[in-house]
This record gives sequence, structure tokens and C-alpha cells, in this order.
Amino acid sequence: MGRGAFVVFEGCDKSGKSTQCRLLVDYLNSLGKKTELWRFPERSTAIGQIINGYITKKDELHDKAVHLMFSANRWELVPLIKEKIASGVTLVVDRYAYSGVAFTSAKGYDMLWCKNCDIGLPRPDAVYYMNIDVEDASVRGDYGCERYEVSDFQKKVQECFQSLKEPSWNVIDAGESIDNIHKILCESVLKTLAECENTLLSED
Ligand code: T5A
Ligand code: NA
Repeated sequence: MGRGAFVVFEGCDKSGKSTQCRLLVDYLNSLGKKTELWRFPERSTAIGQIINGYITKKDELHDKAVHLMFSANRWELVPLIKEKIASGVTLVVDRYAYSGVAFTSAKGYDMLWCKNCDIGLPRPDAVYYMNIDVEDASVRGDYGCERYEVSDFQKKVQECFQSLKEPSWNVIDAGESIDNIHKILCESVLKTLAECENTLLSED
């Protein structure tokens, strides 16, 4: 049996990441491919609870301190990520280090400083970037509840994401219907899974 794939979803707030991650995980499991849904921040750990207090606006933290918390929240789960993937489980991950860099650099901090603490994290096999007009996202669901859900800030985040884009990124038109996006993703992710089986997971 080959290894699992490490698939990451990125994008601005309310671009539809969690919706598509859930549908994709159900689809892959229905095909008998062992798949788990993960997310960052993972709010259930001790570090994740501090992050949750910050993003729900209950607590204040220095920008750089919270940036390092988000990164630490990824690092604390690296052993488990590696274990799962090596045992053949595919991980579909709702946000990862790209969000970390985009959100802090959008506040005006140096991009290189922002990237530093994430160097060495496992590298995703595929990144799906959910591209949407910030104004369109702002009318979805409960937009506005969390700290960063302010349109001017989201526009800066979007610009930062653009500068992080790598050739391996798949840009998805997130303004399409939920069903259409799901179909496009299923086709693409199945190819990624087939490619991963006989390769090693690399590190950034
Ligand atoms: N953050 C995160 C950092 O600053 N640094 C970091 O290192 C990391 C990892 C919380 C915040 O943390 C920041 C970024 C965030 O501001 P989160 O927990 O991922 O991150 O945020 P959530 O609030 O849970 O999720 P998002 O706001 O990002 O929303 P999603 O997951 O993109 O969108 P989703 O799927 O929940 O959909 C939103 C609404 O739109 C509808 C859905 O039904 C829902 O109501 N919808 C659609 N409507 C029309 N057409 C479509 N195609 C639709 N798809 C979904
Ligand atoms: Na989400």
C-alpha cells in the first residue's frame, strides 16, 4: 500500500474551503480511500485554545506572538501528520502555513519573517486556492463574526496570497456553485492521489 496524499485548501475567509473539504472527504471515503479532514488552526489543543480566544476577539495578543502560535499549532501536529500519511491515510487540510504567512504579512510584517517559523513543515502534494471576490465572500454565512472578517483587510490578505502562489497551486473559481466546484475538485484530487502513492512526502 502506498502513502496517503497531503491536500491543502487555502483562500480568504468564507471562500468555501470548509464546505469543499467536507464534501471531498466524504467522496474519497465513499471510494474506499481512507481520508481524514483536518484544519488549522486546530482549536482543540492547548495552543489552539489560545488562538481561538484571539480570533473570536475574546483575548488580545501581540501580532508576532499570535503568528508564532499559529505556526506552533502546525508543528505540534507534524508527527501525527507524518504518521497518518505514511500509513496510507489521505489528509484534506482546511488552511495551512500559507494562511499563516498571508494573514500576518497583510498586517504589514516582513514576508521573510513571516515565513521563517514554518520552514521545514511537510510540503503539501497539492494546494487548492479558493479564489473569490472579497465582496462576494462578505455576504456569505456569518461573515463578520471573527477578527479578520473585514473586507479591507481581506483584500490585503488576498494580495499576499497571490504573492505566495507557486506553480503547483490549483486556482479554483470559488464563485461557482458548490456542486460544480466539488466535481472539479474530485477529478483533480484523484489524479493527485494516484501520483502520490509511490513518492515520498517532502519538507519545505
Ligand atoms: N489564520 C489561520 C491565521 O491568521 N493564521 C494561520 O496560520 C491560520 C491557519 C480562522 C482565522 O484564522 C486565520 C484565518 C482566519 O481568519 P478558520 O477557522 O479557517 O480560520 O475560519 P472559518 O471562519 O472557520 O472559515 P472561513 O471563514 O475561512 O470560511 P470557509 O471555510 O472558507 O467557508 P465555508 O465553507 O464555511 O462557507 C462559508 C459560507 O458560504 C457558503 C456556506 O454554506 C457558508 O454559509 N458557501 C457558498 N455559497 C455560495 N456558493 C458557494 N460555492 C459556497 N460555498 C460555501
Ligand atoms: Na472554514
